[in-house]
Amino acid sequence: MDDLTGFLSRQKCILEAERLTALALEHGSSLYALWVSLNRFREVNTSFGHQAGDEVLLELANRLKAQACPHYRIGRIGADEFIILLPGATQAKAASVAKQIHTHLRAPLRVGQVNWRQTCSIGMAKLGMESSSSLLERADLAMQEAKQAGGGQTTVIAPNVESNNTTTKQKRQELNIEEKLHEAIELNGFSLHYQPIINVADNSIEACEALMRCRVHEQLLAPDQFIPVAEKTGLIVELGDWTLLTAVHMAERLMASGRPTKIAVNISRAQLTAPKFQQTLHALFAISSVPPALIELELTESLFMDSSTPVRRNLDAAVEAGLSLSIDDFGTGYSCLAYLKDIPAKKLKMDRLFVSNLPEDRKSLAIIRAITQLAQDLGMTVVAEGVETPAQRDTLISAGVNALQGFLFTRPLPDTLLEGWLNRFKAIKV
Ligand code: G
Ligand code: G
Ligand code: MN
Repeated sequence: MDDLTGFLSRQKCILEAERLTALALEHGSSLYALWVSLNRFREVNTSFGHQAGDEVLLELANRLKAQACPHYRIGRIGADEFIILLPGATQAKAASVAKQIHTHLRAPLRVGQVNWRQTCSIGMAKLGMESSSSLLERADLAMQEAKQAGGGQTTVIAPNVESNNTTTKQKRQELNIEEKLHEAIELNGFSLHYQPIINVADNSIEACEALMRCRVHEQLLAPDQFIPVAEKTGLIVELGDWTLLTAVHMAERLMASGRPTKIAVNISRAQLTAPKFQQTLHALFAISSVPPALIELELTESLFMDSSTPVRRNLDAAVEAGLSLSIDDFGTGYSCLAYLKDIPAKKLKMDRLFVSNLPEDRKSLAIIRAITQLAQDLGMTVVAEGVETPAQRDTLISAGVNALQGFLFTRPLPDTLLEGWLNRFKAIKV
């Protein structure tokens, strides 16, 4: 919408802030910025339509303008975000303008047949000599803090707080990783490594867990860095499809070489809530000779506890299609156990947190024993993750755990080394 007349454009806002900053520094005068962000404005658009949204926005913008003295500069920095620059204002004055804005925006508005009351979050920043980040950056940061604190309020940022605080730093880092993920997608920078899981009853290979690796321009990104960003940005759905396909190819290869082995694939929430999840699974096995029983999906506890229909329906559909499910990182999520009663998982992977201090840590051992007993009574098998020493292995075996995974056996292996390792393992087994 461009007809919000009398407002500076985003670009002009930035230039104007720079100009006023230079002036204030030159004259030793004060300069405040208010960053006003409308709360839940998207809902106005989605519930009432964009035309109504535009009308509401115009009305709110006019109310905003009415709160500003003639020598203040007011601009629209985003679709539903505004900037007010207050040269020469005292802190009390800037705070009172912010208060007025809250009050006036909140007055009822008629949208179609309903009354709407618009709340907003305001970030307030004062120009400070000691600050190297720009006034607008700091006002934005303060606004985000106001939003996080629940909205409908003003957060004032101290002059010496830099916008390179953790929130901003983290955001920048995430953007950087997001960019690298896009590059890696273009450059085929992803690969899967495989970590075997060993069944203790007969020393056979229970499964191999597929773990994603990402390399961009010779730089290796750690999964705990890029997976969360892929999840946040939704890229995980595309990457997850690729992982499933690649895992199926690996299972095909192992079958062809005469040692059918189950491949376990980690699945994120976004994949399970994507409408096309069932279609993806269907397509996967339609083109492959791999029986679905050779693919296992690893999901964290919170997904099993999610009773919302798409998640539950997709889990049931996966089981229906013949795949098996396991609970990943068990014990680190929620301590609620009720959900275990009726979930379609047949395997529980105990988080390495409980394993790392064995054998000395008697409390961890008590938890491991209890979990193992509980899972087995519920008809599940138990895998212990993160087994690094022979003493841990022996303790876990005597605690009744069914299978083991960890650096003691091997680190996750590139696909080129997996078959060789499996063959050697078979040889040792005798
Ligand atoms: O491999 P480690 O290599 O560092 O993996 C770290 C985390 O990343 C683990 O919690 C694992 O579940 C997750 N992870 C690894 N590969 C995948 C993947 O293909 N998909 C999803 N969703 N998570 C993965
Ligand atoms: O969350 P998930 O279980 O999917 O994560 C598997 C992660 O555990 C991978 O990052 C893998 O590299 C790591 N891992 C596997 N075995 C060990 C181990 O013995 N010790 C440690 N510290 N990490 C391990
Ligand atoms: Mn896992």
